[in-house]
Amino acid sequence: MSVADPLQELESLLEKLDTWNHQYYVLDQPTVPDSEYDRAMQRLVALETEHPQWLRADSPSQRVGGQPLIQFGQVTHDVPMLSLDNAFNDQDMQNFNRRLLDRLAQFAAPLEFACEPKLDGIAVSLLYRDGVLQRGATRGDGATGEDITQNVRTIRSIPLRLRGNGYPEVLEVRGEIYMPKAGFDWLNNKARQRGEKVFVNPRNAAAGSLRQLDPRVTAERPLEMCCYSVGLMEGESLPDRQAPMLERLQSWGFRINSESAVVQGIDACNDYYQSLFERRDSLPYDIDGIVFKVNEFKLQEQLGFVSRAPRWAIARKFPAQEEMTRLLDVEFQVGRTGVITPVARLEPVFVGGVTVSNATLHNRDEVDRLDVRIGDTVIVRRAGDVIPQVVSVVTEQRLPRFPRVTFPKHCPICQSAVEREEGEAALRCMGGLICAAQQKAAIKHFASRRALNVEGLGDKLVEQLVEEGLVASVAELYTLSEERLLSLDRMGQKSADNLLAALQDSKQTTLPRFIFALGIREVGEATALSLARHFGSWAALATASDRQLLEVDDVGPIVADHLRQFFDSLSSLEVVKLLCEAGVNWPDIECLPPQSQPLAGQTWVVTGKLEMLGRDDAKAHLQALGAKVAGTVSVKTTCVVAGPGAGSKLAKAEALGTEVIDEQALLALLRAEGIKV
Ligand code: 5U1
Repeated sequence: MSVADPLQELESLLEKLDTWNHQYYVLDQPTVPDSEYDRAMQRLVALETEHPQWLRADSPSQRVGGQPLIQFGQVTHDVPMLSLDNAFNDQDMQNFNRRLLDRLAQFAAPLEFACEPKLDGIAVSLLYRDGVLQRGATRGDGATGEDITQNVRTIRSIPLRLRGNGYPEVLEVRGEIYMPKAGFDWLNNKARQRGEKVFVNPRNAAAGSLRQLDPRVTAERPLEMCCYSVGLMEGESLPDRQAPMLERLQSWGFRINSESAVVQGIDACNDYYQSLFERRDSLPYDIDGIVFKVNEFKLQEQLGFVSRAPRWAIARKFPAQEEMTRLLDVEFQVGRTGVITPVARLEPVFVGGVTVSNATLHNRDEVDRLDVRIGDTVIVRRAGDVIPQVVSVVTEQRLPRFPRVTFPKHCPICQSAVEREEGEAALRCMGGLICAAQQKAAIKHFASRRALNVEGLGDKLVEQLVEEGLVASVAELYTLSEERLLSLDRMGQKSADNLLAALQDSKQTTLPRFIFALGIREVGEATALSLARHFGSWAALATASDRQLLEVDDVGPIVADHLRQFFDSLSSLEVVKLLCEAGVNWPDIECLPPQSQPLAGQTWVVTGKLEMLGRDDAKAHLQALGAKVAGTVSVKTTCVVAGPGAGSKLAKAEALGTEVIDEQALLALLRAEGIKV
């Protein structure tokens, strides 16, 4: 577009960027590629630099953060910011309903409730005058908060100027600033790479980001805001109920929660709670409960408040995902590749819906970061299927006699030396396959469903086979006889026959499965498939030069180095030889150059729960077929695989008209491409 009048061009850019921002950050519906957005923004900045007199405070270029403050100012909330009473079970909800009905004596019918996820973030207030953002403040104690205007201006889902029309002259909007889970992971990964302190959870990360005196730091943090109520208001009226009021806020440019719903009666509130509780882990942000509000404002007014909480609302809390307990001891587990993982033995504690008595401490760096001592009171987090973790230590409760964690100099299983390789966080047992722990882990991996899939060879049996000295390497599995198996405790004739038949069946495999089953460091399923497709045969792979290895899509210098070590190791090659002699075989496969991989050049997104495959496997298979797998849906997305519980990514895909398939369709596609699933 060529525009003769630069002022006209600037206004048109402001309008365009504001609309695109709103579509992207508020509605989750991007309409233009990032490159086009970036070009428009660069042009706007150029025009504003050339004509500083046209620079507006609400220009999208002004979100990068102003000058650092010495301290935050104080803000008095003209309308106090309330807190909520809590409910923890169905009975508390029934009591809440009873209290409401008693006060609203004329009511016989079920009450109408607005149900909203309770975001685990920081409550804030935003004040607009004539549609322009004037001030952002924290809740503080409800009466007085801190002025965080500079920081909230950097958050892209907060409009600097209201959209549309009909908004009140003075409008105070309240809601929660939070950090989505993906943003939290990104921020912590970045901090880890730089050797900086990581945040314990998304809430702390959001709070820490808002508390920055330098708004340029806040501007770098992936924060979002979701609105749920109006405080001060002058000049216009709002709809008469909560749900349409939220829609009105959305029309003025605010983000509202897409999971909100209106239901009739308290039983329906409990159903809503249950359904969101089950989907909690698949939501892209942390929630710690559900807020139920009497929907009609007239009834809210009638019900009024007690002390600092409204009678017309309640927060039903989810079971906590973090709890305090005591660290009883630290033990060390040895994994398949010899990595030694410190594991916290804990006083059992109920957290995230289960009793937890062990939690990972990851590695030495993590133990140092936590500075944890045996006997310490620690905070344990268990969210969804994630392994429980020790996230922090309550140092105030530490006694001087609590000892530090000492790392072993020798492997706790085989007594071999323990080393820390350069650039690695992990300690490693150097015993290799003489270490019983590594033997067990290697055999479990070899026999697992996605490797050689030896049915009936579960973890317990592998441990028994190794401990009884019947098997020490994967090749020895094929030397097992009926007689030796029957010598094992609790092994009956039928189980022994079944296991021998399963071992026989497992010999007929595929090249990718065989490569994966060997457990070469950093060679996961996707890399194994890429290697197999690239080289086509074991012989070609085993004799490949470093340069040839690096030509494979998934292979960088580290993976190439591990492959080289494997092929240079006589004992590894001996295991392969013995496996082949035992009859393990596979057909060679056709080599495919990367550009002719079936999904080459495509970008896929996997979201929601995949019952059969799991999301990680689905991603690995898609990558093996040449697809790029992204974390967010954009105009570049080719296809979205959506399982139950898919939320905003599915909504975004539907809004963009992106192809969406379910798990069954993905399984059919993978099978058609020759992948055994
Ligand atoms: N979704 C939602 N969260 N939340 C928190 N609504 C909501 N309402 C709140 C709070 C503290 O307070 C009301 C009293 C406005």
